[in-house]
Amino acid sequence: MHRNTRISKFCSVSAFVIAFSMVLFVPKVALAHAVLVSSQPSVNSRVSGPEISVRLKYNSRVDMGHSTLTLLDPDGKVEKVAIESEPEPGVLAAKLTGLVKGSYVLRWQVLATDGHITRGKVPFEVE
Ligand SMILES: [Cu+2]
Repeated sequence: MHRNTRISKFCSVSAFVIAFSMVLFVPKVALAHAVLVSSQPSVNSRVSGPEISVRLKYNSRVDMGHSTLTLLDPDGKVEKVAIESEPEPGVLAAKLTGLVKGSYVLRWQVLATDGHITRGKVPFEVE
């Protein structure tokens, strides 16, 4: 009984130390990754077609040559989207054409300068 109490006390202290060092460590790592800070179209927005401009802004510089954009259309078809050259280092720009009414998902994958890949999606609706 006495032994068990000491073990669990030790465990909760180690758990606290581990949790605390994770709190200290994680923000530094996360800062180096490319995180989406704003998007056009914005997440879950309604836009009118058939043509829209895409502009994804990240918190850090991204490698355009190793970043990809794909579009899932209302029929479930996935197409690669050409990334336009953009003078701003943390921005991915593209044009979507031939959009019809329905739900789309724009998927992005970017390579940040720290060598880490992040990905995410921007669902939107064409009306
Ligand atoms: Cu990173």
